[in-house]
Amino acid sequence: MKNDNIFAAIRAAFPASADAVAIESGDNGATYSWHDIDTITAQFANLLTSLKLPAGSRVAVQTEKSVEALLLYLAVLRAGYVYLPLNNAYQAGEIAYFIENAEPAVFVCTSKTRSWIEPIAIRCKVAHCFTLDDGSGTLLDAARSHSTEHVVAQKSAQDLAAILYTSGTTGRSKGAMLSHSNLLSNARTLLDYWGWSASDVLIHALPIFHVHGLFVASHCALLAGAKMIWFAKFEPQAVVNRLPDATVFMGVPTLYVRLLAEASLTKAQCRNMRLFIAGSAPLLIETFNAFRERTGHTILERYGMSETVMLTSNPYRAEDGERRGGTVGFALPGVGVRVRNDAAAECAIDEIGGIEVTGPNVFSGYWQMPEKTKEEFTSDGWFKTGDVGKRDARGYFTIVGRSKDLIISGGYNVYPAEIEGYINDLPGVAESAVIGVPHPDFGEAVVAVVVAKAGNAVDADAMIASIKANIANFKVPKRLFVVSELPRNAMGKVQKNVLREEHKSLFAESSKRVAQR
Ligand code: MCA
Ligand code: AMP
Repeated sequence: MKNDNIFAAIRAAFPASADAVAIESGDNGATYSWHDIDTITAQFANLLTSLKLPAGSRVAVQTEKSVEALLLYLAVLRAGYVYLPLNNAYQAGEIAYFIENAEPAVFVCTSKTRSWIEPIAIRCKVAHCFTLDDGSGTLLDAARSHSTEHVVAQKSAQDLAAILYTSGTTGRSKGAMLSHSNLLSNARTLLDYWGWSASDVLIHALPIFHVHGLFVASHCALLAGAKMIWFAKFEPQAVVNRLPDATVFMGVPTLYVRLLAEASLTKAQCRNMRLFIAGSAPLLIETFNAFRERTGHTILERYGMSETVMLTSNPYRAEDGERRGGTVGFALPGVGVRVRNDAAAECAIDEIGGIEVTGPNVFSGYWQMPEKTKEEFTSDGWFKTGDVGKRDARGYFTIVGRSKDLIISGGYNVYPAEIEGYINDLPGVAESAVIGVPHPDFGEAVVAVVVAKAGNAVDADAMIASIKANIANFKVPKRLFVVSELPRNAMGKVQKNVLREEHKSLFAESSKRVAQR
């Protein structure tokens, strides 16, 4: 019987030489063969199966990046459960929300975070809590006694493989439900479109709690039977040092800005590379041009979302066209992308409108939020991305903005309403507005503008420190201004465009130094 479990496809793609290196740690040189991937994921999967979890159970994971953490992801698929990755910057309030919403049966954290996560997990009736550190932890201890043989769980195409929390176009975080076929269809498309083969070597330096590092990068390498050089954290010099051993690199724009700041990034160092891919946020044309000049390589920019995995890509093969900086390329094969105006009519060439998408990669909905799901699909079933863009006569798409109130900082999404909520709850605060302004390193930086209650004095630094204690560090405003009132239009709505204009040069003086991180 056909098994649509994406892990079955990944396993079938393992090279015949099982002892060949599949993953090499760029940090300490440790290596993992394809055989190791098979046996360790089998042990993890057998451990999960032994817990007798209900079908469809969620396994929530907030750990540091390690090879074992990737193998845990693969094992959750292998055992037929649903993987729920969480950014390791999230703090107690954020984690409590995800646990309450997703009701995972298992939570895997680190030995450092266990003291505050386990009480939340217990309160929320999570049945099992494990730790996983780099090469140690209770999960590895428990898995060791399990068999290294495991029959991949039978799954149908529409069965849930993962839930990725994202705020969609508005409001609180929603769990985007991705099926085995959403993930596999997209990975197969990318494999072909980007010309992957078993002789590729990928430098993997992205976090593995989002689509980019977890799905796009890992799936392509695994399904190609290609080796990965695995870095727990992105260190530009370490990546440049390993470029001669690699053929493919993927990064958010900030990674390219930081690579360019290394004088050792040269054409010679990139001599064996065949492809540099960028996405998750807009790649500035200055970065695109500077990278081509320095390395001789033209970055391929692509566009996607948590709800859809990848949607468009600049061409890889010259016969399909040139890679055009400032654009996100063509709709991927099998993916429908259209631009519609406010009257819901298809836009003309070069006319700006809302981007809507359809295809086998598009998620089925938000976890237990049927109403929210309905709001974000059109009546004819296309998903409204909340991105604003246009298509040119040759079919290249350009993203020109967002209708959703979203800041993308260093490839991480920050929702102003969430941060405003925290600030407004601080003592002495009447109201606030959170905006994104250009930043030379992160692309956009979070900035807050705050009005104090009458008769209260509020201190910007103290407020930043207080916010920092409660939410993921990348969401914390880099600067906070206290003002007497917020600009409003005739309808009384806060004019964030006025604030963005006022603060647009805040980080400009640091553009040469890439400072103020
Ligand atoms: C770190 N900091 C940040 C960010 N990252 N500030 C704003 N935005 C950020 N993204 C701050 C921390 O708060 C901290 O400040 C200081 O920088 C150092 O933290 P550290 O963790 O050491 O930073 P880093 O290692 O230099 O990280 C920067 C980074 C990282 C490597 C650019 O943010 C990163 O890996 N970004 C990639 C995100 C990604 O993979 N996105 C894909 C999403 P302080 O000291 O004041 O506390 S998937 C997606 O979007 C879609 C589907 C798609 O199309 O791919
Ligand atoms: P996420 O919710 O993390 O999946 O982020 C998805 C959003 O990232 C998209 O809706 C876009 O706004 C943005 N994005 C991803 N890739 C690109 C890109 N190449 N250029 C501009 N924006 C992008």
